[in-house]
Amino acid sequence: MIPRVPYDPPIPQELKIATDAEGLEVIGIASPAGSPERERDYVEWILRGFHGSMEYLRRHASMKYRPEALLPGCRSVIVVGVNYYRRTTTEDGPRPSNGRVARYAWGRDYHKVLGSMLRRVARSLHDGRASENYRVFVDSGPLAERFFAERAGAAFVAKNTLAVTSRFGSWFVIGEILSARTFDVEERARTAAGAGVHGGCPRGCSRCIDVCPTGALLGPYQIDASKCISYLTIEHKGAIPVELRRKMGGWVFGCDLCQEVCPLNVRAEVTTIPDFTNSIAGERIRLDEILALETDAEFTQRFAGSPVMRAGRRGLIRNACIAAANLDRYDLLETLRRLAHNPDDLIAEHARWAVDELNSRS
Ligand code: B12
Ligand code: SF4
Repeated sequence: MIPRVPYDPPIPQELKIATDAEGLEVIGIASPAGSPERERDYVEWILRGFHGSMEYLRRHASMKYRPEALLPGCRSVIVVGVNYYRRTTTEDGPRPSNGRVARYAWGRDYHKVLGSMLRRVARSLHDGRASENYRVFVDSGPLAERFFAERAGAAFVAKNTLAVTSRFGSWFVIGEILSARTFDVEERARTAAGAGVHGGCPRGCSRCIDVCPTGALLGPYQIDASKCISYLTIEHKGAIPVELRRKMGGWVFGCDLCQEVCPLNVRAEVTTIPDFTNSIAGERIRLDEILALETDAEFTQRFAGSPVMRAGRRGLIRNACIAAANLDRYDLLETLRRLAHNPDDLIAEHARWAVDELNSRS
């Protein structure tokens, strides 16, 4: 369980000053040494097809656990995290009727928010040195971010596969600076014992595995990403497998179920970062609003700066068709019938499915 006293791994003063200036609270430094064992596990994971249609994960295999491949001469991996947790506020009645959005996507895109913070930190640490001495990544780079966060003593990896800290649970996103500099860090921050100070999953707990409606969590620390609602609603660009559609509930962008049930998240602190507290997509998006998006320009106008942009207009409409059926939105039947004749096959097929679902239940 989360210990009462939050754990902060030892870090050099100059890094503390630079990250404090940005309000960053999850920090650690890891050695850039590779991990042949994890790399083997990762290749096996790809070979089993658990990455679904995320082909970039296959391409990343040779760089995932090798910072050297991303920055020749890399000596330090500075891992940083930022808390995005907000409590649910706008419950729309006892039977929610609009599309749910994962918390990380309620406000501004964290790639932009954390990316800007990290670039400022990196500049201050490398002031006067050549820019090729460091590289900044937030999510989109190949590096196995949770693995290095754990090695840095900044978090531990929980059974739902997410990195957890004592202060923020798993409600934080990760970025890193690969640096050619060495920093004077006590060895204990780099050891498993140091990382373990954050705590661990309670023995016998399997709430995340049990709650996942699509069975994406195959067991502790093992995910079949191709079944995860987050993958289906965000990363996957084609048709959603019919057998999974009913299991997706009202999610239209991402999914937080395995985090919401987690006892490690119970006392997580709420974020104060304005980019996250000011909503763009918000907690729920009206399904009629999504289904009415006729052009990419309208979509961009509504979601500019939000992570929702990644799903694209077609993807979001596809997701909204499924959510409309799952949430018994009979009032949207007419709209869905119209969309069933949309020239875009992806939209038309999902709208037809939703119409059939609603009709078969009425
Ligand atoms: C691809 C991806 C996804 C995929 C796959 C998710 C996954 N768990 O891997 C999908 C689209 C499903 C996804 C979903 C989400 N994602 Co994502 N995702 C990534 C990305 C880009 C790569 C992750 C990856 O390589 N996965 C492949 C698998 C094989 O990697 P792995 O879990 O490390 O696998 C190892 C372990 O299983 C390990 N292992 C095996 N046995 C054991 C035993 C023990 C004890 C341990 C410790 C490990 C272990 O061996 C494997 C091989 O090395 C990272 C960013 C990055 N560059 O790292 C973000 C990242 C993991 N995602 C993130 C987030 C926020 C999410 C969501 C919460 C978003 C949402 N709300 O919808 C969900 C969470 C779903 C979940 N339970 O994972 C954050 C997580 C932050 C955190 N606190 O951990 C990251 C780090 C992005 C970021 N920069 O912040 N994501
Ligand atoms: S729900 Fe339980 S098993 Fe899953 S990550 Fe949280 S503490 Fe670990």
